[in-house]
Amino acid sequence: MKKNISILGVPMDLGQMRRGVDMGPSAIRYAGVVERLEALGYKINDLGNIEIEQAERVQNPETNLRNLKAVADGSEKLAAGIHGIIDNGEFPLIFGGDHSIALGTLAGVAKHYENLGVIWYDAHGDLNTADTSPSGNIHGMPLAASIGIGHPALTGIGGYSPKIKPENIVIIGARSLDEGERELIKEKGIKVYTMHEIDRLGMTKVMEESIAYLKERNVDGVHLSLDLDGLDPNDAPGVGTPVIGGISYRESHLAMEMLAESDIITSAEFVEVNPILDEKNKTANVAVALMGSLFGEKLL
Ligand code: HAR
Ligand code: MN
Ligand code: MN
Ligand code: MN
Repeated sequence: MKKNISILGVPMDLGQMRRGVDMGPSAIRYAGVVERLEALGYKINDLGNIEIEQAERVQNPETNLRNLKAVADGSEKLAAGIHGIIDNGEFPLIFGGDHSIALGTLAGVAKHYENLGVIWYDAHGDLNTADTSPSGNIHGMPLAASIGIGHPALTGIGGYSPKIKPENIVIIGARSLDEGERELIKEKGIKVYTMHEIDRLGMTKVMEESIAYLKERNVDGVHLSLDLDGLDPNDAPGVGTPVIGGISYRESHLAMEMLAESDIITSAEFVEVNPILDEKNKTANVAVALMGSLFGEKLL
């Protein structure tokens, strides 16, 4: 892992309808992320937050995609910010904000790799389009857009498409998939470890297989997109779309530790922390503890 980390916050709450997730970056900083990573020997460069517009007063009648322009503009700014971080030779560590920000993260990161891999740690697939979405919420769409499927304003962030190949994606923790998402997973052959496989194989095997799978694909970088709702709501209650029966706190630590050992992660984002829905900043504290493990913290 690179020894210099640049942090960028994205106070984005326009990809869904529950206010408060724009305070995620503050909650994560308050939970002590800088101190935690400095204690591991990293040099931290906190670049502050991207500026995000307010919600659109009038919904564009030509689309059911809520706040399309504001979400797309925020993603362009984020992509530009990430270019600067990677050009400086630093590790991009991004704090959301809702998961729509992954449009910008992937647009920025993927440009710097020939064959980027992605680990999508989430209760959801985020593989919807305007046609398949039950909600019109863009935070349910970034993974589809990143493989080039969806509205051009989303697929075209950063001026190119697609960002990643479907066969370079591993989804971990899925337990709430819409019909269109299931079809896309089958059609594109996307690798998914649902909660069923996690129960059945155990997290050790799931992570061993996931890491081996990405290595077999000869990826030259791996982005970790960690949606806190991938965890069980008992462990991470401060999220806008909780789904019971999720990955535990311990299993998540194990997953992060195995990623640290494998040394394949080259960028990461932690999203959907909503302090208004949280219990005494528990979810932000969990996020920071997981970052500790991802960056090599050990118990002994
Ligand atoms: N699949 C549903 C939709 O598209 C719910 C998506 C919820 N998404 C997130 N990101 N929290 O994973 O609206
Ligand atoms: Mn707001
Ligand atoms: Mn998500
Ligand atoms: Mn989710």
